[in-house]
Amino acid sequence: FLNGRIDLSQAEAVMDLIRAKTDRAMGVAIRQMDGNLSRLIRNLRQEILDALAQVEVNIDYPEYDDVEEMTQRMLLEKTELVRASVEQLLQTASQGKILREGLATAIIGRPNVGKSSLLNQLIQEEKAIVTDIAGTTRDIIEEYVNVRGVPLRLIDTAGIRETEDIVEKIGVERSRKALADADFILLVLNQNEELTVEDEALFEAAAGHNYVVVLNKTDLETKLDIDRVRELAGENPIVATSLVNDEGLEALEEAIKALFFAGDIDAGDATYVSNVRHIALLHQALEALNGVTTGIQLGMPVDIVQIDMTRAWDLLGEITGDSVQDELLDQLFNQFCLGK
Ligand SMILES: Nc1nc2c(ncn2[C@@H]2O[C@H](COP(=O)(O)OP(=O)(O)OP(=O)(O)O)[C@@H](O)[C@H]2O)c(=O)[nH]1
Ligand SMILES: [Mg+2]
Repeated sequence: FLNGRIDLSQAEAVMDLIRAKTDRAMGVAIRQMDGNLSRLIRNLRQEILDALAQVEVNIDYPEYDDVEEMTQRMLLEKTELVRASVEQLLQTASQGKILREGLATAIIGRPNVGKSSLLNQLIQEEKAIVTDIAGTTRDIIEEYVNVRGVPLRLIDTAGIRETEDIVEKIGVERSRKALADADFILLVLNQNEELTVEDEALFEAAAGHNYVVVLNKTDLETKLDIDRVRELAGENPIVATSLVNDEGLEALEEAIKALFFAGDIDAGDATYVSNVRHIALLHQALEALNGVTTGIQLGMPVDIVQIDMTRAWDLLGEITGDSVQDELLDQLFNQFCLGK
């Protein structure tokens, strides 16, 4: 990067490649390393630069009487063009981010239903403590797992219930937050117990998210009203498991895969934006471009509008590292040295 052989987004892609958790994430990183994103950004910056240059020419050598109007129309057109591309890129962001960081998957449920057992089974490791004491998990436990090509960032949470225990209370708060931030939810129920109001509340909390219902403890007698669960779950898949006996995991993995690869999140040839830094810059650039459009519509002088246009150019340049502060570079490259 320092010798100008690759740009910043390509250097960042090297980091992504090292950290890639699935083949698809690797594909996205490799394409970015090849310079897919760089080329796109460079073209957009060129468009902006052309527009800015044209503005100067029009102002310095007005060929027509209506130069002001001409300039504004040209600026509007260019801005629209660039904005459409930026928006398109941003549309890939949520998927790109998932491919890179994994779906934030919250395992939620009442105490003792088997949430930590589920985490352990999925990662094939005794990572979370499992006991028959309700309220065992008090803090968030995170672990990556690749479920049939779907990258999940599993988040085991404290069982949600009303509690007076101060540590557990904090845990429950964190669970609620994890739930709110989740891309995907595994809602665990103990089918050996009747459905409680807390269980019903979980369905409400999960509404609006993608989720799979896990009916655990099928080795024990069924006391749960399955029809009611079906009603609550609606379109969301329901899978029965006996986690102590290693049963039902295949079906669960299949359900997860079907949910996310139904249309297939194929990395294909598309350019994905997956890096939060890039996503933030694109959002800011979009704002600046919107500023150009509104400025023109409000009849602001061209030199004011130019400021927003130049800002968009700068912001896009930060993605490729063309316009970037040294401190930021230090910070980014330090990430290469952070152990694994
Ligand atoms: N019979 C039976 N017991 C199970 C099953 N899955 C988990 N358990 C038991 O249920 C108890 C609670 O399991 P955990 O995985 O700790 O439950 P949890 O939901 O994480 O509980 P908290 O962390 O307290 O919220 C343990 O004793 C497990 O061995 C199952 O499929 N069948
Ligand atoms: Mg637990």
